[in-house]
Amino acid sequence: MITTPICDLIGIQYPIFQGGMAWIADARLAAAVSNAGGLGIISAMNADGEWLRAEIRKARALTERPFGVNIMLMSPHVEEVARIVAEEKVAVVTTGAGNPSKYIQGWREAGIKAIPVVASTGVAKLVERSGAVAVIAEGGESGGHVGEITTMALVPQVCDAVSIPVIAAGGIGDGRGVAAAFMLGACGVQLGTRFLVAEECGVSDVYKKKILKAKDIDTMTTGKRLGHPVRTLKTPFAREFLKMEYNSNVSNEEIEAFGAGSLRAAAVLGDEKKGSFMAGQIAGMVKKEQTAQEIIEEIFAQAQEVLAQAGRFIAPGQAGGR
Ligand code: TUI
Repeated sequence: MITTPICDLIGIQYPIFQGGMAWIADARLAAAVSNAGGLGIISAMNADGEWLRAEIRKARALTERPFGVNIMLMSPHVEEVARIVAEEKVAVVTTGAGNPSKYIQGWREAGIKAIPVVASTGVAKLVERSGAVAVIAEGGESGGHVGEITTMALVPQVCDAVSIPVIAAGGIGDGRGVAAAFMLGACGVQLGTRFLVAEECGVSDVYKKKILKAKDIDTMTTGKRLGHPVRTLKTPFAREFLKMEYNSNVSNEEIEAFGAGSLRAAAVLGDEKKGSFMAGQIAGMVKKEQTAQEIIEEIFAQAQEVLAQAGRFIAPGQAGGR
């Protein structure tokens, strides 16, 4: 059995969070992950507060265990959803794509544990000072909106920069990744791409098939010119987006308009032409659809095996050696 301080902090069995994937992570997926012993997370994405309230209540009907809500800080409804999570007193709020410091005190007063996603030590220190109980250090291997630094370089630096628990995200797809994250100083992991193909994940079949078919080099980042790089599967749409970014005759507004609605088109409609199929670099490791419970149990059985072997290169007679 693997247990870490994050399990006690949140009241979960396995130290694993399901990423709050926009248009994908709904009450059904979140409840399945929480029922399997991890922390399921509902994405508030760009939706309004009343949609989120209904989704929180759906999840409550499906699980008695703790779950979280992810707030994307670029959402036009951010103020409203920040208030509604407090009214609904969800167990955990994770945030993405910005600095959530101004909301954290209010969440604390509602008994909510704020766990922001950070992509730098600077923001990690800021949110710790503002009252975050832990941080998710997300490397650029992950899907969706990404920072510059890789998980391998980011996680140990964030661990050195803060005294609160660190959860690693980005590039983790199996038990080896979990073990590696622990070696870097993290006490938990967050996975998105692997849960995209969970049986309880209602994303379009086209999306699932694309993930299952993907190879190691099948993701790319678009949106750098607009200031919000996004990792997505290489598709004709993504290549066209990148071409527009490199064309100085095309305005930022035209690029924004080209990309508008593209994640919904992929996740909900399975539209191959207009969809942005966001995915992390571990997509090439995802080979089968499984239940959330099978995913979590398989990952932690493997992590335990790998961690049990962690001392194998230490010379005999040394501390921890065999
Ligand atoms: O937020 C994510 N991943 C996302 S959000 C999203 S929706 C979207 N769609 C189109 C364009 C942009 C977003 C899809 N995927 N992950 C968490 C994350 N947060 N990654 C990186 C960051 C981050 C970046 C900068 C966190 C803090 C930060 O602080 C900078 C600041 O504002 O001070």
